[in-house]
Amino acid sequence: MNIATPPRVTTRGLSDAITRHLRYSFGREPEFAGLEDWRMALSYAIRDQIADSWFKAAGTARNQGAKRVYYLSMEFLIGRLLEDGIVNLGLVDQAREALAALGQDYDEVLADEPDAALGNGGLGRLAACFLESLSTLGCPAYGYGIRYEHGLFRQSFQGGRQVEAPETWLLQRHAWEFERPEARFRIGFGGHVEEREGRKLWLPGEHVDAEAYDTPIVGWQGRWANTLRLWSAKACDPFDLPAFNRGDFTAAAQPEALARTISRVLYPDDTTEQGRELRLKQEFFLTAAALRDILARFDKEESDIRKLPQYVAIQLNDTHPAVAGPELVRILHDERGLPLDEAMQTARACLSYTNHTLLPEALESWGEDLFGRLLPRHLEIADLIDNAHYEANPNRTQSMRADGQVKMGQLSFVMAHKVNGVSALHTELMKETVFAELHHLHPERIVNQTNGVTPRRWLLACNPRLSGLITETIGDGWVDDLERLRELEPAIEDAGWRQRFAEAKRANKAELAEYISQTQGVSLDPDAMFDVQIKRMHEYKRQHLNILETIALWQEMKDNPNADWTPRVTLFAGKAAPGYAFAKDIIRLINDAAEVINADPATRDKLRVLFLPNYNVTLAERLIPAADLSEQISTAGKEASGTGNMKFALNGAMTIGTLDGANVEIREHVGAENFFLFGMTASEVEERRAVEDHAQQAIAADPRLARALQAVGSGAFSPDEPDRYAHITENLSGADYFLVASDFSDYWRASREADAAFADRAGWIRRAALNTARSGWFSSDRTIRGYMRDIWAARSHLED
Ligand code: 26V
Repeated sequence: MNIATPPRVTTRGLSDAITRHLRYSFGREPEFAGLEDWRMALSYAIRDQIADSWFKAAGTARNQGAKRVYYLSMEFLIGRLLEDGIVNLGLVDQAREALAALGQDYDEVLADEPDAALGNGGLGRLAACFLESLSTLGCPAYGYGIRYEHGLFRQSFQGGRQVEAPETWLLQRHAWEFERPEARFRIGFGGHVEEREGRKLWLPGEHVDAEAYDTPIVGWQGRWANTLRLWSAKACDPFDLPAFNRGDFTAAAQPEALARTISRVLYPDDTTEQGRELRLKQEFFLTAAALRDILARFDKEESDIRKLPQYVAIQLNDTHPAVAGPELVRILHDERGLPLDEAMQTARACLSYTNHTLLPEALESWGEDLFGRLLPRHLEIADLIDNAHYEANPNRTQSMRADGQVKMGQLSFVMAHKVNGVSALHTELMKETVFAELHHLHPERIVNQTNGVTPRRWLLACNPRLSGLITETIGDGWVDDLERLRELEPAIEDAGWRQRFAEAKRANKAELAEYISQTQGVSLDPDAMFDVQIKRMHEYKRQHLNILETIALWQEMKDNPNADWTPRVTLFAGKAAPGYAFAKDIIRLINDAAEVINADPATRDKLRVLFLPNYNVTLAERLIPAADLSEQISTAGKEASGTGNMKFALNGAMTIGTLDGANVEIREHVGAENFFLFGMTASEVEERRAVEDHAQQAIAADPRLARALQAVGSGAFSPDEPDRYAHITENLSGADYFLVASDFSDYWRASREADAAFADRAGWIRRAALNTARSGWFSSDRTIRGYMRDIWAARSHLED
């Protein structure tokens, strides 16, 4: 059976389905329906269309006894799903017309959907792009995660300071999930280990149930749909009846409340020590539930547990689900009776691990006291794994079990048959630094899979003006074969075509300006250069380098008001971890500086600065199509890959960036002449850090930097509290670990180069368009093909 594109529903069919759902799923007559009712009815109508591909895909995988890919991730940053479904099913025109016929506005209805933010940043968004590509490629796969009641916090500003409020996506009606009460597993914690009939038996001291909620993820043209299965924690006995009967109603509700804390909230924070026990519980909860589910599916298809690796590929998205190693060995050995050696080998053949960061503070390790108290048998097994590894590699000097810790990166490496980095540079640095010894012992294990992004969401859907022009020029084959964007290159030589490309960008900018004017009350000139830095707030990402350069530019503009300045709008967005004080201070500094700069009559038509609150996937979808300049300015060696950088290039922005993460590969693809490179390389960074007074030297050599720092440090942007930012300037003129001062001069140079390039309109458009034409390699379809080939040994079932 060839799985062809399913027939498309007509406009009439869709409007009938919408009214039917309105009436019979939601009990509303159309004349009384509100926006949310329309959004839910449209979502159900679209969901019906997806469901058929979903059933068919699951059936094909079952009938074929297909190898399934299981992507275990603590985070899935999926954003809105309605437009994604409509676009992938090719129903944009039908949906727009059907709603219009019913008197509703398509864009308004779509905008009513909450943005599901079950993730922090890059790692979670990558997981979401991967699920979509897995479906587009027809690779049978499940994403496993946690159904957090509260996703990433909502960010607002008070007096320029970040204020966090809980996010409540589940309070609005959610159209996409199916509760699966039958898929429910009991997960244990604590307790002790006994030996019975020569076998170790873990007897947990407490339990909680994991209940599944499934969301279908449909691929391009609706040919295949996979499942995102999120686990929700429920009490095994939801209600303490004896307590209730005693009249103790609080105690009666206690079991449910306690159990639910496990899936209550997404960890926003990788910097505080609090709540580490709950975090470990969450990690085991996800992992244990996923493994039970995977084995239940396997048991239906095969009886010989040694064949598990033929049916199962488990990807660990960072070390967060690394306890999958010991848990799978425990199941195979303790429960299913495989000899220990064979249990370890079988587990390893199923497991692989992706590393997403080399920052020491983000490398997980657990104190053995906590780990052993929560997971006593897993601690024993971690030791067995470590000993077996040592016996096989007696020259080994480092252990995953040193200093009273369980080091999750090392454990993941040892328990995985493949370990991958997320860009070429990052993978090489993994080999040279954190995993140097393990790489030496297992040179075939580390492989690179440079990240990618799904072109359906990040070009076709979010940028209809540009994607329409592309399709008109080269047809729509690019949507699932993104390297075909190269076919645009001849058109780029045509001035008429370039004009249309420029008009699309101009219209996107005008639309963003209108949105910002409505939401922030700030008016922006769409003809200025839109210079955008959007990502989590972190010192290594160096938002403070950007604001310092912006301050220096403002100062210079005031010195030379009549010079030929390129008008610039510098936009920021991003959240800081609630416990990361320095990152929050950078937000406040940007907001304070913006207030002063934007109020300056001498520069207000040349320079505007704005920090947009509550960055999320939906805001990214607005900002990226409207960007001229993409800021990718991390300290070289620190950003594992970046994926925003790819989205900007694809949407025709030029990058100003360091040789870090995937920037290196982006520059290779788009051409060095179409990328504003600056700054030290990763190895120069290491050398520079060894220079005593590196920051002082850099400041002494660059009067612009000195003056900008002076203004910040003396309260030019915080007159009511002049020393508010003294600690920032002290940091930047002292230890300056992230080398802001040392890269400043070259960043200034590259920024002025960008200004000059922007002033040459024809030249800029050409270079921006070449960025689009040459970014096709950064499709997550290419990345997923790489994983399927090099890591999972999985195949597409689209043609079966
Ligand atoms: C660690 C922790 C520790 C416990 C609390 C919650 C939490 C959340 C996140 C993290 C580490 C996140 C690592 C991460 O997101 N890395 C990013 O991965 C992207 C996808 O590969 C990559 O593009 C970015 O460069 C990299 O920073």
